Amino acid sequence: TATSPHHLGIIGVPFAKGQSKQGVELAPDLLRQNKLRQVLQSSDERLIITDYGNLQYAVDETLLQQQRQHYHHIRNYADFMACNLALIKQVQQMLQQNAQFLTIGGDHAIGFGSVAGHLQHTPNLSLVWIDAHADINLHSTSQSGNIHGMPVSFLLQQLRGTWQHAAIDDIAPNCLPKDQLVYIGLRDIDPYEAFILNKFGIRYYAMDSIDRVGVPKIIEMTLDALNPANKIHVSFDIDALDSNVAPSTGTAVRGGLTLREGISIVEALRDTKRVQGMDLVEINPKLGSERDVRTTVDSGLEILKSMFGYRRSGARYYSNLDTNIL
Ligand code: B3U
Ligand code: MN
Ligand code: MN
Repeated sequence: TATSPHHLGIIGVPFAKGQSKQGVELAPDLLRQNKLRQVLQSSDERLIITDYGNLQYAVDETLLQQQRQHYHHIRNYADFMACNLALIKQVQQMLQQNAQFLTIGGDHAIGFGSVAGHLQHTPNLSLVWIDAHADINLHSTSQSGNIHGMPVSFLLQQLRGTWQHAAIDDIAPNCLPKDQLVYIGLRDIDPYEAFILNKFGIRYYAMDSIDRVGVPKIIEMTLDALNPANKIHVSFDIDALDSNVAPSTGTAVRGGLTLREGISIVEALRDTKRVQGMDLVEINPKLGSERDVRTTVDSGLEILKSMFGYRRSGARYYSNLDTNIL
C-alpha cells in the first residue's frame, strides 16, 4: 500500500511484567482518554493516524519450556517473549501501512519488540535510548531479575550471544550494531552495565555530560555518531525526565532532564526527518497522587507532540492560513 509521509500508526502495549509494580499497563488507555489522538492531530493537521488498539499475545508451551530450562531466574520470561514476538509482527505490519509508528507501553521490556520489529522492516536503523537507566543487563548480571532492565541486550549484535537459548535469530535476525546506539539521560547505571557500556565503547550521554556541555552539544554529538543514511528509532522512558515533571513512574530518579531539555532533544531528532519509530514507556498511573499522574501524562503528551509536529517556535504546518489579513 502507498503511504504518505503523514501516516502514523499507534499501538498500545499494556505489558507490566517486566517489573514488579502494577499500573504501567493502564498507560495506553489513559493517554487515549487524555486525548492523545487530538493532541497529535493538532500538532500536525496533515497526520493520518491509525490506532491499532492494544496488543494481544498468547504464551505457548515452547516459551514456557525455555523459561523452565534456561531462564527460570528471570521473572516472566515467557510472557516477555510472547508479547515481544507479537509486537515484532505488529510493528512490521504498521510500517507496511504507515510511514511512522508509535508504541505506547507498558514497561520498557517492550523496547525489545518495538526496536526488533523496526529492525526487521528497516535493517539500517539507529537507536536513541532516552532513559535514566541503561536497560542493558544480561540474565547473568541483573540484580533485580526485572526484564525491563534488559531489553537492549536482546537488540545489540555484540550481546545477542548471551541469550543463546532465546532463539532470537529465528524471530528477529536483524540486530543493531553498537555504534548505532546512543543513550541520553542516564544516571542510574548498575555496575555490570557500566562494565558492558565501557567494554563495547557504547556511546552514552549521562546527566553529568549533559551538565558539562549542555543539551545542544549532546544533540550534535548524537547526530554526528549516527549514520545519516539510517532511519532512527527513539525509545523514550518517561523516567529520563526529572521526577518533578514525571513523578508517576516505577523507578523515578531525581536529577533528570527538565521538560525543556526533553522537548529540545525530541525536536532536534524530529528535525532530522529520519525518525520512523518511537516508544513512550513506564508511565504508571497507580503511582503518586492524582496531580502526579496528571503531571506525568502531560509531560508525556508534550514529548509526543514535539516528536510529531508541534514547534515551540510556531514554525509548523498550517493548511488554511489566510495570508490576506495583511
Ligand atoms: N538497572 C536496574 C534498575 C532499572 C532498570 N530499569 C529500570 N530500573 N526502570 C535493573 O533492575 O536492571
Ligand atoms: Mn527504561
Ligand atoms: Mn528507566
